[in-house]
Amino acid sequence: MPEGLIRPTELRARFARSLSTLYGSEVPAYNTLVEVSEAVNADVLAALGPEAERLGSIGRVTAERHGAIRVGTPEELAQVGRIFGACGMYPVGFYDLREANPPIPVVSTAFRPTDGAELAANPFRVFTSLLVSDDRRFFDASTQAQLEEFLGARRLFPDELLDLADLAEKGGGLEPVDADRFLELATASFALSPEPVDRSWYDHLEAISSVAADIGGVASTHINHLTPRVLDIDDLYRRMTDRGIVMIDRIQGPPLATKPAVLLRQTSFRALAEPRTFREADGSVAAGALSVRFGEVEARGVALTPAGRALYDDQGLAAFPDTEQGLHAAGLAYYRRDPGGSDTGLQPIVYEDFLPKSAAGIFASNLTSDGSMDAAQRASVRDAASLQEALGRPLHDPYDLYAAQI
Ligand code: OOG
Ligand code: NI
Repeated sequence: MPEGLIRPTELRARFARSLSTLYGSEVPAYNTLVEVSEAVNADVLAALGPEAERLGSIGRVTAERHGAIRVGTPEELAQVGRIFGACGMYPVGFYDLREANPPIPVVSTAFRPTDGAELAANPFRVFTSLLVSDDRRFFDASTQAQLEEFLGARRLFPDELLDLADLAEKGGGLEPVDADRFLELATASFALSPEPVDRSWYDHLEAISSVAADIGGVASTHINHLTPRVLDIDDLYRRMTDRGIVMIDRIQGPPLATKPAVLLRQTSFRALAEPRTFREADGSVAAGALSVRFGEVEARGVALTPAGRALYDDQGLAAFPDTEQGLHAAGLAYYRRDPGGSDTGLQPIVYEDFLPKSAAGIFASNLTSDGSMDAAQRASVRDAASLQEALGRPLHDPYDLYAAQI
C-alpha cells in the first residue's frame, strides 16, 4: 500500500472532530455538554482507577461521539453509505421507528466501525434515518408526489465529495490534500443550511410529522445532534440541571440499579430555537426560528445476547443477575476472557448500537407535536432486506459483530 495515505481510521477520527467543532459553533450548549461530560469522566476515573476503563479506554470514551442524520430517498441513503464507508463506518442494524410511540415515518440504521480494533481506535457512529414517503398511514398520494418531486430535485452531496469517498474506499485511504478536501466537503454537507424554508410546505409536513418536515421540508440534511459519552450519566444530569440547562424529564434506557451496566442509557437537553429564514406564501423572505436540534448524552454498558435482550425487553433489568459472572454464566451478555486476568476475569464487550425505545423517546421528547397518522391506511413494507438494497452494501447484523469480538 502507498505510504503517507490518510487511512479510514484517521479519516473517521478527524471527521468526528470536525463535526464536533461545527456542531459546537452552531449549538453552543453542546460545548457545555462536552465540558461537563469530560469533567464527570475525569472524576469517575480518579475515583475508580482502571475499573473506570473496563468499558473502553478513557481515550476512546473522551473522543466517542454519535451523531444523527435524516435523509429523504434511497439514493441519498446510498450516498451517505459511500461517505461513511470512506471513514470505515458500515451500516449495522435495522430500526423501524414507525412502530414507535408516537410513530415516526422513518426506518433507520447506524453507520459504525465493525471490528474491535477499529471501535477501540475511534467508535464514531451515526444513526441514519430514511423517510418512508410512500407509507399511506402518514402521507396521502398528493403529499407523497410532492415529497418525491422536492427530494428528487435536491442534491445533498457534491460529486467531488462522492468521488473522493469512492477513491478512499477503493484505495484504503486518501492523500493528505485529498483527505483535507474530503473532510471539508463532508463536514459542510451536514451544516445547517441558510437557504430559506418554504413556510407553507414545511407547515404542511409538520402537521403530519415534525421529523418529516425536518427531512422533506428543507433543502439539505444536517447533523441533528452529536452525543458525547459519559461514565456517570446520573451525575451528568445533576450537573447540567445545576447549570440551569433544562433537560428532558428522564434518562432513557435501563434505570440506575445495583446491577452491571447493560446496553445504553441516554438523556438530552431540549431542542433550542435556532434562527432560520422562511419564504412566505407571497414570496417574501422573513426571519423565523425552528427548534429541531438538541443535545444528547449517553452511558454505555455491556452488549446483551439475543437471550439477554429478549429478557430485558420482556421483564426489564429487575430480572437480571446481580453480577457480571452471573450475566456471563446465564449467557445473557457478551464477555471475553480477560487475557491477563484470573480465571474469573471477564472483559465486557461494549454495546455499540442503539435502542429503538430510547430513540423513540429521544425523538418524542423533541417533537413539537405528535403529528397525525391514519392507522387504517396501507403501511409500506420496509425491512432489513429492503434497506440493504437501498444502501447497495451489506447491512450487518449487530449480534454477529458482538459474537465475533468474544
Ligand atoms: C435519531 C434519534 C435516535 C438515539 O440516540 O437513539 C438516536 C434522530 O433524532 O434523528 O440518535
Ligand atoms: Ni442519539
